[in-house]
Amino acid sequence: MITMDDIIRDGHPTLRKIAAEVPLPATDEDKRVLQELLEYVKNSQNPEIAEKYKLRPGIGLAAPQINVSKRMIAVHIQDEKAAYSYALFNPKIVSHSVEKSYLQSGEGCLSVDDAIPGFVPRHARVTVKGFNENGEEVKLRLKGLPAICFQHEIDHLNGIMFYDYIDKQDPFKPIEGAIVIER
Ligand code: K2U
Ligand code: NI
Repeated sequence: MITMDDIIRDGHPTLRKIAAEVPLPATDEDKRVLQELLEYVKNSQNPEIAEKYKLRPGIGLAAPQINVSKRMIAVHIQDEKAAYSYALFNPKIVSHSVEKSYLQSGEGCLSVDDAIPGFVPRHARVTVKGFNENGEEVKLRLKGLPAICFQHEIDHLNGIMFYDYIDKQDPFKPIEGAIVIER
């Protein structure tokens, strides 16, 4: 299982690389890694397991964060209305709203130990296409926290960190016309 010892931290060069497309059909090894990413996110949200293995809670994880520079992400979010549990190869944002949104509390990252305060402007709504472990195409229309999470994870595949978007002069400058999301 993945623990915090497997998660590389800010400054590691892999976090700034463009990750490679995963050849499909996926090898057993790539399928194993994909499932391990999802297992970490689920484990990190289980109080007993998270405590036992000292896992930092997360709602997403990307393969580059475990030093695997391949285009794979996992997301597991339960909100009041729905549960989003996806492990995808080669995810891609195929369309997005003009409207922006951001988390009122700012963002964090399992690969960034220190808090970096500030608003992170994101697309309010995104359509994501990817492939599940069986090689089937998945198309997701997302808004709210799931939309933000998928953008955060897909950024990891392109060497982008959440703090790259924070205004250095005024980190909490209101983002014009954006939807504010409470977490
Ligand atoms: O990729 C990661 O480092 C996992 C992040 C993803 C994320 C950060 C900010 C906003 C959305 C997704 C971790 O989930 S950070 C912990 C967290 C937990 C619940 C809600 C937001 C962030
Ligand atoms: Ni992150």
